Amino acid sequence: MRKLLIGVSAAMLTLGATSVVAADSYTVKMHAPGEKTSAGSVIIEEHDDGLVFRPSLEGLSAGGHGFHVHENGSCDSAMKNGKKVPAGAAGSHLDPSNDDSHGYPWGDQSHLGDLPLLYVGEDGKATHPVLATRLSLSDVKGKALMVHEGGDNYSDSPEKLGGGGARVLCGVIK
Ligand SMILES: [Cu+2]
Ligand SMILES: [Zn+2]
Repeated sequence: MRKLLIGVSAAMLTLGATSVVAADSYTVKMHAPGEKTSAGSVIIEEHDDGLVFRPSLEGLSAGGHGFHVHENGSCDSAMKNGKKVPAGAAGSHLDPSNDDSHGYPWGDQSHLGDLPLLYVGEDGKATHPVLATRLSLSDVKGKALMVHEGGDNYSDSPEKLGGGGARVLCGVIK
C-alpha cells in the first residue's frame, strides 16, 4: 500500500512538472532533526474538504504524537534561551492571523497549523491519514511539517502548544 501511494504521487509530480497546473499534492520527506536517514514521508493532498496528510513513517514510539505545520521552512536547530533546540528554526505553529492560541484543528481561534494527532501503531509505524479542514496547499507551501515526541491535548494548558515537547521528525513542505 505504501509503495502504491508513493508511486501514484510520483506520477502526479511528473505530470505537474510538464504542465502549468499547480501541484495538487506534496510529498514531504521526514527526518529526525540533524540526521540524514529518512524516517519516511507524508503525502499532502488537497481535497474539497481541506488537506489530507497521508503518513508513511517508521521508527516512532507507539501512541499519539503532536503533529503540526510550523511557520518556517527549515528543520535546522536554533538557540532558544541559551539552549540548542533541534528543528528550532522551524519556529512555532503556523499562525498567519496571529491568534496565538493552540487548539483543535477545526477551531476558529486556534493556530492554522494545528493538525489532528498522528497515530503510531505498536510496530512504530504511522500510516493512518488525517484531515485538516481549514488548510489548502498554498497555506502550507514552504513551511515545515513537524512530529513531536509526545501527544497533543489541543490546548495551551497545562503546557503550551499541546505539550508535545521535543521535535522528533521534521520535513520542509516543497
Ligand atoms: Cu509542532
Ligand atoms: Zn498550535
